[in-house]
Amino acid sequence: MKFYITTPLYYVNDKPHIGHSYTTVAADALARFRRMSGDDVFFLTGTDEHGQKMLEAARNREMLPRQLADINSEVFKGLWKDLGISYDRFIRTTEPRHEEVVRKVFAKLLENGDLYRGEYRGYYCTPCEAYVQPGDESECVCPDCKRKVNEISEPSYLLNISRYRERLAKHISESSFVKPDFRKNEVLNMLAGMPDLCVTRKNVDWGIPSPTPEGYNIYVWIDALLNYLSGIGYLSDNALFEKYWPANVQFIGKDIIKFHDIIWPVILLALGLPLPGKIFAHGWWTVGKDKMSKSKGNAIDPRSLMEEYGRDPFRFFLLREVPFGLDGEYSEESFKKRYNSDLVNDFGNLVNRSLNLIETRMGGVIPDRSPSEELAGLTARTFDAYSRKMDEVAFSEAIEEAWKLVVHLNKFLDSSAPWREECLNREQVLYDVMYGIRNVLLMMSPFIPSSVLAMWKMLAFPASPEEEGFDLLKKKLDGGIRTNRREIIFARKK
Ligand code: ME8
Repeated sequence: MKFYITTPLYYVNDKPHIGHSYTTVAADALARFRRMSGDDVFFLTGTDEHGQKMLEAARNREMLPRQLADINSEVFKGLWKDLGISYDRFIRTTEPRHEEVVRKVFAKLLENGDLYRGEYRGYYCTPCEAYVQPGDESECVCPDCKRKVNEISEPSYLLNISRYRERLAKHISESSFVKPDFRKNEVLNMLAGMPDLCVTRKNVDWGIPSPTPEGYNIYVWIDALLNYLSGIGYLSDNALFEKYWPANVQFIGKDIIKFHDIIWPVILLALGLPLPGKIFAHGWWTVGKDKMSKSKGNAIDPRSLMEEYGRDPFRFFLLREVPFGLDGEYSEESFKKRYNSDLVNDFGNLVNRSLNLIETRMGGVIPDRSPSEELAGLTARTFDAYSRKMDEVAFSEAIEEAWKLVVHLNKFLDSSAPWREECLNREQVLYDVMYGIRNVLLMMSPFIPSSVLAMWKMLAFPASPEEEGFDLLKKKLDGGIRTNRREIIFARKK
């Protein structure tokens, strides 16, 4: 099966923080899981480079917006490389081929009467790049981010949301388009009160010109959303587009639900395209009670954590610590605790002591047996539960399922004590443990791919978890292999 997955396109007015890494790591874990399940995956990410916020950020740095975009899109790319993100395409909204699609779509919507000429009088929140109506006019702050809004009054083109309101409401009610489920009512209420949307900016000089005579630029959100189409060849590479559209899952943070659950499907309905399977909105990382964000000055740099702990512990923490969909409070203590208890004590220790036993008791060769019925059964049940959780995008629960096997194997080692002379079935015990470890490694590979690969090589299992995929779970481990030098993959942190 094909599987098309996307992240939001991040603004390049500043550098990435933990929040941006979160969405991208989540999408990467799911993409890797689907590939190991045998799917043909297309994973799209990239950067959102136009708009007023970018223009102002560039001005503040005495740069041209394009220069700032060039610099920061490279920063995002570099971080994704260091985090092991396996995207298939990184799209920048300043690419001419994207710009062309945006202009063509705008023209088509205009032609079909989905856009009409009008005027906007109201407020605009530049940090959110959003038209907003502050509740309390005397305050003049954005109802979402609580920052100061600007009053604007300008002629504009508007997207006729009213035209699709009922169809979309029906679809949202009857499908799993809005995820998690607990967001459905909130989105339906939002849709019911959503006015038609301005899709041009008159005085923002950094954007894609609209194909109309007035010289407006296209509103940055319309430009950005269309990346999900242009990134897989809409209006340019039909075969690619037909193969992957519609997206199976689109990951977003809960801050951009309105754009993805309402405006985006309205555009798609207007274009006559099928809607994505799921838009999954995850929660926020907070510091104390505040959303982590650059402009609040409370952002944690992923680099510092990666330098201290390594890339995989960072990936693991993000997806294990907080149920996907809910908010989570970040603290270095919780990071360290999670690292020491799960990765060092449970998982790393299991691999380390088992390999040590193979070295000292088996002359470094994994015995060749067949897995005990009990363990083979437990593996099959664990994988079943794990994949169900992965299908539900419940990452932390999927890891918990795999962990049941880790915990079982540690207990099994303790109770059968193959280091004792009296242990009569040492070969079977150690074979079983190795078989169990192989299966845990397969399930953990989407989350911590490089550590798993290092362990896989150390144990001299053939090929790699990603080459083998989950089909390997159905097969026995062929023993008789000589293991490699033991190394500590997760060292305890004080
Ligand atoms: O909104 N916790 O870009 P953006 C969790 N360009 N996730 C967070 C987060 C936090 N504290 N902070 C940011 C935009 N994120 C638009 C998107 S898409 C066509 C255009 C993540 O740079 C989360 O995924 O502000 C959120 O939705 C995204 O970064 C916003 O990134």
